[in-house]
Amino acid sequence: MTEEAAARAAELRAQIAQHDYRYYVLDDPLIPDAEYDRLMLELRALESAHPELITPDSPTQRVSGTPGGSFGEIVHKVAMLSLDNAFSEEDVQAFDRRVHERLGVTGDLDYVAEPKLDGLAVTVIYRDGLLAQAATRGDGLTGEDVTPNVRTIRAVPQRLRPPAPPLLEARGEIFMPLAGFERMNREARERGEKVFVNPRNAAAGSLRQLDARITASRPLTAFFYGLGALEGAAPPARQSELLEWLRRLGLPTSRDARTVRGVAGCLGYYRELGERRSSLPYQIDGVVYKLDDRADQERLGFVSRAPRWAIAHKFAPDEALTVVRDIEFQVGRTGALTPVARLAPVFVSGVTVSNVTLHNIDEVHRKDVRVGDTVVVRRAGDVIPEVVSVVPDRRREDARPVQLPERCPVCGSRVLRVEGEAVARCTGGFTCSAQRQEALRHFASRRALDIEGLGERMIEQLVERDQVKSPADLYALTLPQLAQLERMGEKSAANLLAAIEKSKQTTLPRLLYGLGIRDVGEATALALARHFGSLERLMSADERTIQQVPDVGPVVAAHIAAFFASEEHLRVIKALRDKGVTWPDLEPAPRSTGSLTGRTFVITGTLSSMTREQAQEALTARGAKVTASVSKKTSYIVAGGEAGSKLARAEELGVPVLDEQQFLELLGSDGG
Ligand code: JCF
Repeated sequence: MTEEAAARAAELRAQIAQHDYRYYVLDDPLIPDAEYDRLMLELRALESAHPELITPDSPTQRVSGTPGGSFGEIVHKVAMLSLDNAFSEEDVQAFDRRVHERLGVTGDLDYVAEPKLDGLAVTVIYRDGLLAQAATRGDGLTGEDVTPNVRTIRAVPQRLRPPAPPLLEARGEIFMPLAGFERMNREARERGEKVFVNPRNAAAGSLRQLDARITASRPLTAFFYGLGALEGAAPPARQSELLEWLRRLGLPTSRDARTVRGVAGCLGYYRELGERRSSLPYQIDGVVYKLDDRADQERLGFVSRAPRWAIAHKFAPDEALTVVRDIEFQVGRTGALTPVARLAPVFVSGVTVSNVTLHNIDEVHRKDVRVGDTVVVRRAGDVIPEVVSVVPDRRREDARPVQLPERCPVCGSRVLRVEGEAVARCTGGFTCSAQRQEALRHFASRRALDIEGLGERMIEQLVERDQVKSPADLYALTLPQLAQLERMGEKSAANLLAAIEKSKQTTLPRLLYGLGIRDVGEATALALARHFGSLERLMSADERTIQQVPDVGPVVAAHIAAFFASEEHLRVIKALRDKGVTWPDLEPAPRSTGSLTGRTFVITGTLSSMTREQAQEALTARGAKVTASVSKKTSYIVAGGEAGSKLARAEELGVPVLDEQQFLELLGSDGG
């Protein structure tokens, strides 16, 4: 048994290493991520059943548990060089001239050109093919021991592909691809945490963590480009061959590295990469040219910390200073207010930037951006331009902190911000032109006023032509108007008109739901309708009274009160009535003696017409109790799609099962 397990573990490790190689080195994965995850899971399970099978190079051992107290030091066997910079074509020409003079040669020389990644330089030592140590550059002579951290990076193989020399030190760059960087920052922003200013800082901050588990959770990757110490193998004669060799050993190198001829080749590469810069999946700050012939490299040697045989040709900086002319709030389709800085136009990494989102009011306050401030603006690669920071000593004395407006800049409705949420929203709904289309789509939807044939496209056209501003305007539409819409024949126009006419006979819960009051879903609409019985009674209730409705908390009550406090909304409701839309009053339900009082429900699986919370609200609004687990006392179990063990348990106990249709009928049968 153990022998079998050992064989399987070895096989899994080999497969995983092969997939890492396909993914990181060849950039040509063979299997989907889910299948890779499955292999890892199987290996983990095997190893936890047979701990004696764990090997140090197992992919499960990338993350070691306990954080150390500080980073140790590693003395580099071969100095880790940095690069001199060239900022212009002339600088590159001068570099090439110096190389020619020192070597005493004429004619074009071959160079290897590659992107210069904006990350953190590391050296990784393999002994007998096994990852043994990893270190940062430090001062070039001594670096920090980041072995546990580098081990967590999947692009860095735990074991080299044979034949590997007894000792090989590979040099490269650890970096964070832009997609991962943006995702990480988005998540940090949502949690209200600090964000990294750029991928470089994010990579450095992620790698230099005393707890390698944090490093493991960060989307880091690596490219290798150089050689440190080497024993037991002849070093390749050319830089281009070195890159090939590293790849064969399983170390990822840049796919964009090219051998080019002479200065002209270098500059051609520079221009080509410059054009592609903003579409690369990672941030680069220039290109590196290296003399291809390694014997020539050796002849040239280095000065202070930089080789004479290589140079970094930098791109124009991707940061610039400008002035914030204004800070405005834009209103999105869901009413979300987004602060936007209007800037004096500034040229950054190839484009003119004059508007930059500040995401939300917390972000504005965190960066403390004010109108009139001088700010650092950055545009890195494909990253959307951003305000990095304010230049504090250029602030005018009278600059005031930005405040969230109390009224929507588009429609003047109240702006509401829920405690603990980053987003502030306009409460205007369809009275706000920014939200109109979305609000009308909701009004017409099946579970609201149910206007068949009034789809997204139709609404878009009606709103664009300014024929419909509020739901009430729908009831003034004429046959010729409808027939003029795109994709609309005489016949379907007539059908749509009939559907609009038919929707006039509606119910209070449908109307309440259709008004699109924030957080008022179907179930809440139903509870409100049953509690108040008429729209008038709800409209004249204050927040405290509204909170007495089962499952309506202070937040929802505030949204409802804000909605009916709007003059615009009152006008629309009156207009709906005037156009003949009717909804009969309901018998107000005496509290807690609903039609389902005394019954206990369990909800399981997914319902297609409402969320579980809504289903729960609908039940409690009728006096029922909703519990999490099935027992003999359960009156009914409501089983949605993919219901699992709870359904099985209910069947075992003989508890009656309601499918979604039956559940809706039960809810509907008492006047809802
Ligand atoms: O991508 C880089 N940041 C990068 C750095 C690429 C290289 O080829 C380098 C480097 C630093 C030193 N080569 C050397 C020698």
